[in-house]
Amino acid sequence: IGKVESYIHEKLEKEKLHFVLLDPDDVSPDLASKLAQMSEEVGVDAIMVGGSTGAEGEVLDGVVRRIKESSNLPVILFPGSHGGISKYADAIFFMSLLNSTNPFFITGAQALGAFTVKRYGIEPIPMAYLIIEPGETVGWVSDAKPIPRYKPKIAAAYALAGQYMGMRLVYLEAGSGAPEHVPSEMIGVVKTVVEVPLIVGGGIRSYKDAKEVVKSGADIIVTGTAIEKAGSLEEARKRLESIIRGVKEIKK
Ligand code: 1GP
Repeated sequence: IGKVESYIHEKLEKEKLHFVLLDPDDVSPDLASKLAQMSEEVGVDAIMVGGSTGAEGEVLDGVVRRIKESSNLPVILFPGSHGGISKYADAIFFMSLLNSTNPFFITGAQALGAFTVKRYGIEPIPMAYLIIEPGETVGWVSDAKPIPRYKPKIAAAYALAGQYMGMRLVYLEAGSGAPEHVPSEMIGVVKTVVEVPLIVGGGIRSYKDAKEVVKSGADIIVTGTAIEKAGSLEEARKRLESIIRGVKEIKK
């Protein structure tokens, strides 16, 4: 287990966590730097960087570098494919989209990116990634067969399969900008089945959402849109502060 994964486990001993996702296609390096600095000030636990479209090459490198300069938070890549790798990041969610219908997103992109991750010495953290309805952009782009919102057992079966295949995190994804987050019942059922930490993202925008998702069983929540679309830095800070309050109120 590498440094970032140990950091996550140590923190999880004490509290639930909140990661902020910044998509280099939506956020300039300047804004990313300000948002990362502010995130650290208000108590975010890590920054994830990635996206389904355009989060590659110089655009990606520029954003990761500026975040590293302006905060001490770990930067974890959240790649849409092997294009989403930057040597400036600390770690990468080495994820397999288990409910994709296209082998490229299950093992293909991973094979194409593996040597790059090794060459740059980025810490890989194996993760089972599951798309839940509606799935939004990532669901469409990655040929997922989104898990129906009213079928928690299907999500639990995939999550447990991921754990049995050696993945050390499970991520339930409703899709960035989803009108509603992953249903509480589904989060609860998955949580009772898997032992690895459970990450939930997509459509979490408020104190109430965050609290509900964590209470249902999420160990880590991810928010992107809530601060990316905040309009101003002050508004973004306010939103983050209330989301974090919702996360940290639920004790282990
Ligand atoms: C998307 O789960 C993340 O990959 C975050 O979603 O942008 O809706 O917060 P939001």
